[in-house]
Amino acid sequence: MSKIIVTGHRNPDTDSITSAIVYSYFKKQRGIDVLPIRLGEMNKETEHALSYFNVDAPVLVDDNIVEKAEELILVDHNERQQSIEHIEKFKITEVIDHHRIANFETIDPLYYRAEPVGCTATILLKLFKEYNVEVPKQMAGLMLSAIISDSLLFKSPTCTDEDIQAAEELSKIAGVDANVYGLDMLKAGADLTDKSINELVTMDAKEFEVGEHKLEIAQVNTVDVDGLLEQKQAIEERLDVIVKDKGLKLFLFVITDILNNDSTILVAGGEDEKVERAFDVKIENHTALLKGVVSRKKQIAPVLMRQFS
Ligand SMILES: [Mn+2]
Repeated sequence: MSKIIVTGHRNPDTDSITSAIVYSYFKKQRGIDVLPIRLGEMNKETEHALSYFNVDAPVLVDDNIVEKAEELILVDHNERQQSIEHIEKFKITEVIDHHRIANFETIDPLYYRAEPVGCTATILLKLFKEYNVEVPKQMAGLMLSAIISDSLLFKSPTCTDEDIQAAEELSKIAGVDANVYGLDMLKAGADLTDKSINELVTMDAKEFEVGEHKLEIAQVNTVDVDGLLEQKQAIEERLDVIVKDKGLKLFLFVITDILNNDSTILVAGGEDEKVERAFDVKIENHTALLKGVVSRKKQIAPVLMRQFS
């Protein structure tokens, strides 16, 4: 088995899963054998993308993999609390990411590629070009899927011109219409009907450290916000338990309407006032509508962290 593993973040999204696969493919073309892994279950959006382009999922991390691996490549994240358990055991040789840099340090020098674009896949496409590696149809399809996912079909404020340009190129190679394929893929991911309450609030949750405080922000995409809010009470009860168990200062559950590009938030942890100030909204019954807000990375996490720091 390969001694080098490449992984995206916990509670993996489409960019984390596909970037692990695509970067492994890229490394293989460059003569280096690496094993793509994932740190958790895949969501339906990602499953849709992998089955559409007929690509196998990365293997789920297990003790055997962790024991045998020596080197680690991180894609789509760098913060240690979002990464593999016992990250200190590995020699991190590379990071390809498009997030803020926090809680990250290494003993040895490494290749670190960070760009403030909307998606890791946009950086990966550049690497293919820089090293003259041809992009096959399947890999193009995966990278396109990641860009559509991270940018919510190019509507998120995180989406840059470079992401749009990359998606145009990739959709030609992949042989799909980005808008048609993209909406189908987002809808597949927005189907939450078979999710338990606990799955809903953990499937795309990320933890952030601000000073001594821990904040958690979970996000789900849907086309039916009201349907989801029918379970509001049960969701809030679950959030309260998580807040207590993990000693969180705040848990923000973000329900993003992918058709209207708004988000409804549920606030747990008793810091409603700070959240009101952060977003300049009135919170009633622990909930508020954030108009035009769809990006955790750009519109939610930084404003909250400023408020709690
Ligand atoms: Mn990403």
